[in-house]
Amino acid sequence: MITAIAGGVGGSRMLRALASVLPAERITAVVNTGDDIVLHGLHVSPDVDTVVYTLGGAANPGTGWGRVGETWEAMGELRALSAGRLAWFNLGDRDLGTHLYRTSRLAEGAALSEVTAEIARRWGVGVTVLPMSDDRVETRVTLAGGREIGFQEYFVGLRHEVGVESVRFAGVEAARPAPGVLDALGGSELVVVCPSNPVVSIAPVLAVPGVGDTVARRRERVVAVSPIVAGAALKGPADRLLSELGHEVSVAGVARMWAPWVGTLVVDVADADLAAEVESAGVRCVVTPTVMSGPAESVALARAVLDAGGLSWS
Ligand code: FO1
Repeated sequence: MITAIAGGVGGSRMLRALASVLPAERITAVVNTGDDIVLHGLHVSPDVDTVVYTLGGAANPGTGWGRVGETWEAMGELRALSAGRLAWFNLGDRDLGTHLYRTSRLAEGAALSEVTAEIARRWGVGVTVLPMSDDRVETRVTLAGGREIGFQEYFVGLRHEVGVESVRFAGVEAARPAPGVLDALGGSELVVVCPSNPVVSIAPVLAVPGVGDTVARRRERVVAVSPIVAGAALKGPADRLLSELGHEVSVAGVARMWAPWVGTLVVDVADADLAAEVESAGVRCVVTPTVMSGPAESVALARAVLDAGGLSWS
């Protein structure tokens, strides 16, 4: 069994690649829920949905999030009624069905992990998809200047075009890992850290009490794929966030930040010259193409990750 720690789009693509070379039943995904937002009374779990839709073949290939073949009638109506004010976060008509279902089931008393399993079953997803916690953890961003806002307000509302002073995970101290999370991380042959945003996708998962310690204990069995390639993030604000929070934006910076709990870092060929610096942080470095530009590249990366962990694949 392998367990992958994942955020949204990057995490989903890595998981899809892993599931193409290993039986899906051998894979568990522990997914960030710090991005979750309650909007119009609906509980939206963007990273969980991105993982499930991607593995279920239902994700919008253009955006990476939301549903393929989506329509936007409800949003259009909401935009017209509110003169745009309430339509800043795009919820497609098909996607709305998922949020209605999740919200109703949570109101009936089901746990987020149960509802996630139900939604994954609807899409025939063989990978076990676990939210990091059933308890509410909210990523909050303090902007330069001191105003604190929710993650989606920063990411979607302000298009992450603003300076950030700090990030916190509200509620995480009291959160418990969702059922199965610690067993999966503690008992897997390999823990894979997907190339997701270190600050707002991977860090919240590690911050759930018990998760960071469990992963650190498995350090020699932890293989991470660097989300930074040639000094930049492939997508999203990871590079800016790292820099604003005082980290070096390079694979060496990632290695130093993750050294306490990552044994091996997979870096792109563009960063081959930094391999020695990664190793001097005490992290084994594997150099291979990491950009998942298409199915062949994604499969090759998944195989390289499993090779790095000493696992055989088909
Ligand atoms: N990302 C956007 O950039 N704009 C959106 O309007 C938006 C809506 C949205 C709705 C459902 C969903 O599951 C994801 C959505 N995302 C949107 C993506 C999401 O904000 C981010 O990708 C993640 O939270 C970061 O991992």
